[in-house]
Amino acid sequence: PDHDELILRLNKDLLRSVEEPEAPPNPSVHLALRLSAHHNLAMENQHLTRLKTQLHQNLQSLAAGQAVTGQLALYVLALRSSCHDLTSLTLSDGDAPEHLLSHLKRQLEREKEHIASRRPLTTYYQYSLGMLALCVGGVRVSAHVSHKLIHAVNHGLIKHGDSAPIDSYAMAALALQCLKEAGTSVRNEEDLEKSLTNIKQKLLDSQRADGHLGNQFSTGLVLQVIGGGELRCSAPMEALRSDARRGRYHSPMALSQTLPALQQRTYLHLRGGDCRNEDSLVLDDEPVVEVLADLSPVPVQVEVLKADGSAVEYRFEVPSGSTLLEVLKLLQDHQMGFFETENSLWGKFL
Ligand code: B12
Repeated sequence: PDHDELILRLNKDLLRSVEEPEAPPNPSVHLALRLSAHHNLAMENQHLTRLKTQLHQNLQSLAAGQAVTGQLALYVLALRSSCHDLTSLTLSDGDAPEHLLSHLKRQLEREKEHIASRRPLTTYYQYSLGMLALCVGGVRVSAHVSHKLIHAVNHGLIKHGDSAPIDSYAMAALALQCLKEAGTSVRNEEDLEKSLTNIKQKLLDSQRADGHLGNQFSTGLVLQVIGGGELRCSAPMEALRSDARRGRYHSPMALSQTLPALQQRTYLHLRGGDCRNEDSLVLDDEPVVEVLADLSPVPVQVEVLKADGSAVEYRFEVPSGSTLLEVLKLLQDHQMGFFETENSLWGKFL
């Protein structure tokens, strides 16, 4: 009964996340805001402007030939979701300026060549995102490129560490479904059908007793693929609502991958390119809640096993409520450099 109310609250939470002064603009968040039924057009436009500025600043690393297929694809999807003219954006790496979509297309060719020597430059998740972005952007994906993904699906070559690659399968299915709907020619129609059937079965088999498909972070993406008539009352949808009520999607990235499914929307809707939106979402002032921090110290004991097999033990105290990253940083400051982090849309990556 509280479905619509819950969606409105989550939509506002996502919108609030773009107001965070230190948070860089996030194309996945933009995409989710645009796919939603409720809009605050002024805030969405501001975010779009910030995204374009950031894209401009990132151009150098993009042009420097780094493999950033996934990020580039998310930008394309985000711009498309705002009906931005994609042909108006160009990249220049010293030669003649190149359209964003042509650059992405070339990037996918490089990924494809790398697959010939075992795997993509980045991952099959990013490869699929790239194909999806070209497809919704109205650019034909070459049959050689799609064949590599279809082959990887049909031969079980997609992996995510030791866990099941459910998110990657979902992204692959969205890309392949887009090609199918767009009537893009592929090397073998039967293999395309087979890969879609294979993935859908794997995604259905990933359902857990608690209703999640894979885990709480992949369920939203999977629902974009296997959605159907009775979706709103399905067990996976109820699992998402229950996670959302418990505040499990406090990360904007997690929320951005969940909100579209809760509204029965998919990235494939971007192919339609409808940008007539009602301006209806108003953020109320958040009540100021004063949290009294509990700074009581917590004892921590860390054992570091070195490559040569020797072990060093450290004992120190951290304030209550510290995150693992804060603990590791503290150790790093005082003792040594034994870990590094990398920024990503999900936050700092160890
Ligand atoms: C590919 C991938 C990986 C790759 C990343 C390296 C690579 N070669 O690309 C590998 C296999 C190493 C990986 C590892 C892990 N991953 Co992972 N990963 C993904 C996946 C499928 C795609 C990410 C991506 O490419 N996005 C597209 C690009 C454009 O966005 P991006 O932000 O620039 O991508 C980077 C980050 O996503 C980062 N990353 C990947 N995993 C994680 C996890 C966390 C917690 C963080 C902060 C960052 C991060 O790596 C990407 C490449 O640089 C997502 C699925 C999803 N739904 O998003 C899961 C996902 C992000 N991973 C997840 C998890 C849980 C992990 C692990 C903790 C698993 C584990 N128990 O070991 C580890 C993290 C280990 C660490 N060092 O901190 C969860 C995060 C949920 C959460 N908030 O807790 C997701 C959502 C999968 C899921 N459904 O559970 N992952």
